[in-house]
Amino acid sequence: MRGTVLVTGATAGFGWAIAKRLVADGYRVIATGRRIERLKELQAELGTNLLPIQLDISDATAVKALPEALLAEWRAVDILVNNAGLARGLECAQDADLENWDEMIQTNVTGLVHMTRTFLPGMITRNKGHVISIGSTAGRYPYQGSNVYGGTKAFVAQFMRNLRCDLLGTHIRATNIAPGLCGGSEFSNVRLRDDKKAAAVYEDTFPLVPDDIAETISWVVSLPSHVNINEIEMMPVCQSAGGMAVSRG
Ligand code: NDP
Ligand code: 8X3
Repeated sequence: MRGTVLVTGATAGFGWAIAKRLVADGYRVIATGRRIERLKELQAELGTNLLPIQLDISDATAVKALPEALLAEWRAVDILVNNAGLARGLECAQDADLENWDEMIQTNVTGLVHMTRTFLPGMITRNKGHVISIGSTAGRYPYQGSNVYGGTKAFVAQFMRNLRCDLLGTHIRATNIAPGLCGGSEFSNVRLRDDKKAAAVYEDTFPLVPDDIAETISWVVSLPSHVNINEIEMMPVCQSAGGMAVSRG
């Protein structure tokens, strides 16, 4: 057994693929998310090296209580994968729904920092650990309608850089993985709340797939323990940045 991993948002998309890949790589995985029946399906497929735990990362009390709630043999989390996250809406800021903004901040920022703060002290005590967060190209490249979603992912990128400073002198690693367009997950269904529009996002493209993200994480964690990958930005070949926009007249 190579170590214990906790993945947030393992009920679908990236988290599902990451959990499967890391179990195949020889880790034990605590798979978390709100839809417990999905996590049980994953356990039925992967066996006892996967532990399903229902967790809403926006529930601060539940997050704080999680280490104590785990059986002692699962408590020493070596790798925390902060994957759970979401976008809601694509409206311009002036038309956006404040509830959507709050939900993104509560999940992508508050939930992520609470998870990190909860599991870091154990890593510090053992002087061993790795925090991996899933950022996004939206944290670097602006686009219309990205407003708060992109803002949360920019927060993730800078939070992870700052973690490296705080963890200097320890053996704990911190990595931000920032993917671009990725299909095969529920991301656009959740964002647009419309399955037809969600499917259209990937029409005639060859996007990344969740296994590409899982493969990248599998590599990042396999590196010798003195190597820290600070950040990886990845896009499908069919995607690039769009350049500046100009309004005329
Ligand atoms: P999915 O919608 O397929 O998966 C999101 C996961 O997050 C689900 O397992 C969901 O589980 C979980 N989640 C959402 N809110 C909460 C919450 N409050 N508490 C616990 N779990 C939660 O999307 P992806 O797999 O595509 O996205 C994974 C991450 O990757 C996100 O952070 C996303 O922003 C990021 N990303 C996605 C890209 C893409 O193009 N797909 C590109 C770049 C980054 P449940 O609902 O069961 O709780
Ligand atoms: C998801 C990628 O381009 O839809 O983070 O914002 S994008």
